[in-house]
Amino acid sequence: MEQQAAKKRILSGIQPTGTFTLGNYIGAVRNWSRMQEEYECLYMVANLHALTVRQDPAALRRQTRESAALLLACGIDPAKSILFVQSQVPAHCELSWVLSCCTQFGELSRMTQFKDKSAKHPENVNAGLFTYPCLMAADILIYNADLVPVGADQNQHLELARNVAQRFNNNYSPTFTLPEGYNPKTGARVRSLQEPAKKMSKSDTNANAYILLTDDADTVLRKFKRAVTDSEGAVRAAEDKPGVTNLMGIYSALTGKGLDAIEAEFAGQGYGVFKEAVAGVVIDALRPIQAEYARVLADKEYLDRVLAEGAAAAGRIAGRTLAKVYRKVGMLQ
Ligand code: ATP
Ligand code: LTN
Repeated sequence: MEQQAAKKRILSGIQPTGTFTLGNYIGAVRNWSRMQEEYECLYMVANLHALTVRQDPAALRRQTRESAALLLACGIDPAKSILFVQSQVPAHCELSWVLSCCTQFGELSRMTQFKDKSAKHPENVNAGLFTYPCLMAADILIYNADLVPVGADQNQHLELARNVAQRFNNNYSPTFTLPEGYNPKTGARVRSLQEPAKKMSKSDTNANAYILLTDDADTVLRKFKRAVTDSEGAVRAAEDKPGVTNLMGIYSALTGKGLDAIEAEFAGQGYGVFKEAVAGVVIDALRPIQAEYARVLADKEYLDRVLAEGAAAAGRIAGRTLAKVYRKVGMLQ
């Protein structure tokens, strides 16, 4: 019998900066659980990344556990995937330092997330915010991940990780796998319900801009009813109709219907009917997640055990890569 080819490896991460939004779910997390059958998956709560913006320590600790519980609720199965918290695998930081010495100031200066977040927090443009993509590259390269399922906003960071990996491989010898991005076909960039020019973000100061995975049915309906649209009144996707197009994208991602089919479905109907329909499919999608989330959060021992086992399993792989890298760059054994 022919030997089965080794499964490709996946790594992705999410910051515990708040409860996940519908954007996080459609753009990233939903795909994580779908990929578990076909790939060897590692999923991480990126709590070190969260420090680039000032956090309340107690809230960060709580949100880290809640994020892990939400990932379990969204279908990450610890029997199939390695689920862990970034800070519990210290090798990420060690590799990050080596990679930061292979990354140019100019490259980091071009990152749009750095520019956006510096503008948003002008009082705290810290070095971590600037070198953040080096830590993200370390997260990925330390596992030699083949694929990285993320929303479209992370593609630039991924491209940087590839460039850094390539440079390291050229300067020393082939070491790192060059990772590929993986964006979903619909919903790779879910937009703010209030300012559709921006992405939906869990750290938005306006709660009406996002749907949280924990929002109850009334809240979901109310937020969609308030969503910014336009004055045309036709359910039609177009560049000059970003609000309606965004709602159509959400509806499409959750029902599998194409934009043309959605346009036909709501032809001649106003935005009121359409918004209620979008809210309905979202509420249905969130119901099982919320039930499972409540169950997992109530079982502290289970969550702690999953995270401890995850950190140990991830640490074994990461440790091997780090030892190899240290040897190649000339650190004492
Ligand atoms: P923050 O507001 O703290 O920056 P965030 O909501 O942008 O957080 P991240 O933790 O940075 O979330 O991202 C987790 C994953 O979710 C990433 O893969 C990211 O690409 C994806 N993602 C985030 N926002 C969206 C969105 N609006 N649409 C699609 N995918 C998204
Ligand atoms: N930077 C990502 C979160 C993140 C990540 C990663 C994603 C940290 N490390 C490694 C994929 C792979 C974000 O802010 N969304």
